[in-house]
Amino acid sequence: MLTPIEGSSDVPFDIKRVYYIYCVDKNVRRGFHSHKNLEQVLICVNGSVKILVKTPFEEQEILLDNPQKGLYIGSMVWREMFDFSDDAVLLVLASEHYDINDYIRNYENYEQIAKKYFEENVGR
Ligand code: T46
Repeated sequence: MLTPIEGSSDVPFDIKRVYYIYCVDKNVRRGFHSHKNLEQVLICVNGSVKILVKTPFEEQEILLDNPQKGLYIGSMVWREMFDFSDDAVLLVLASEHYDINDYIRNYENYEQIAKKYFEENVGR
């Protein structure tokens, strides 16, 4: 099997960075942050992992267990990754280079900024 992914057509941005997460213990939960600008597509190319995506208004838990399925996460969405299977490899396509200043890691801080962001951008 071969699954190609092209920037700006299969994913809604130019791909500037690719990284992958693997060898994560089953009881480890990662993420716990949002990004101010970054957009990403997460693909579990082997095994399975669950992703919690959350805003101040709603949250959803998504099982990634199919290498042909990608999860788009836009800016200002809180994410946590958990329940990694032993063989899980989570591939991430990112719209920007790594920027430590793009992260919001404190949830209270995130909630405050995100409420304003979504009210202004989605009219909620
Ligand atoms: C995200 C989820 C899905 C780098 O040096 N370059 C990079 O491109 C990345 C992504 C990370 N790092 C360093 C920074 C930390 O010292 O790798 C270390 C682990 O990063 P972090 O704790 O942010 O990893 P996760 O798994 O919590 O989150 C990552 C991404 O950071 C994040 O953007 O959405 O995967």
